[in-house]
Amino acid sequence: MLKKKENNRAGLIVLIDPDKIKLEDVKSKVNIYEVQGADTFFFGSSQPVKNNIHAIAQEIRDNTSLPLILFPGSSEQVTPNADGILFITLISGRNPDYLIEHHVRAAPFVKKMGLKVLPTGYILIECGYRTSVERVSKTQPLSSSNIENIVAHALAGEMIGMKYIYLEAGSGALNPVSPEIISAVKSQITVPLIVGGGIRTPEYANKLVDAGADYIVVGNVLEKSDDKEIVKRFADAVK
Ligand code: 1GP
Repeated sequence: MLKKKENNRAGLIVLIDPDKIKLEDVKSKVNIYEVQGADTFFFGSSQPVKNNIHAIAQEIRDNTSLPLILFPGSSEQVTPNADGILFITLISGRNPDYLIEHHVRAAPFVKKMGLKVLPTGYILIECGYRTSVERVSKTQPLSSSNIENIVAHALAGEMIGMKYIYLEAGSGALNPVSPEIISAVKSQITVPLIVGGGIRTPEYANKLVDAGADYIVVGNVLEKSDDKEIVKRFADAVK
């Protein structure tokens, strides 16, 4: 489900936060992202969403041929207007709501909607401040200095049956996940590795791909950058 251009080392995933985009801007933004080399769109927020997620998701789908994958902060963010859904289990935490409760609530709807399901082990890693994922999920991130423990979590996720492992520093993280963590995890797992949170420069993305990331997720930086070709630079970095 997650696209990656043939012969590229990694795929570039653009995260669209439904509360940080206006419906009337969706078409032009999505066009720019696609033309400049994005491979896949993620859609969701770690916060409760105020905008109409159904309308925005539909508008994205109407204007791109790239896959639109829901990356929901909760079961309220599930819409049929997408191709698939990251069925996320927050395996770095110990809050049963994010280990099974939300899944039970969402599963019948996901089935009915016919969304493709991407079972994903989601590992939150400390980034220098308390992220919104921590606040909302009421869980602690894993220490970035205990790499052995991070690897053990990723391995456990794969052994449980998760098809993707997502190393997350949190949206807008001060310190993104390090290349050392990525190479340690990548050397032990066989499923694709997604990395996101606070990735601000194509140079850093390139280092993460060198270390073994299969998919790079960028969100915040695209809103904040003045560079009109920022997505192209990230797309070049993952080649
Ligand atoms: C957050 O991994 C994503 O869940 C992307 O983070 O918005 O910091 O790029 P940024």
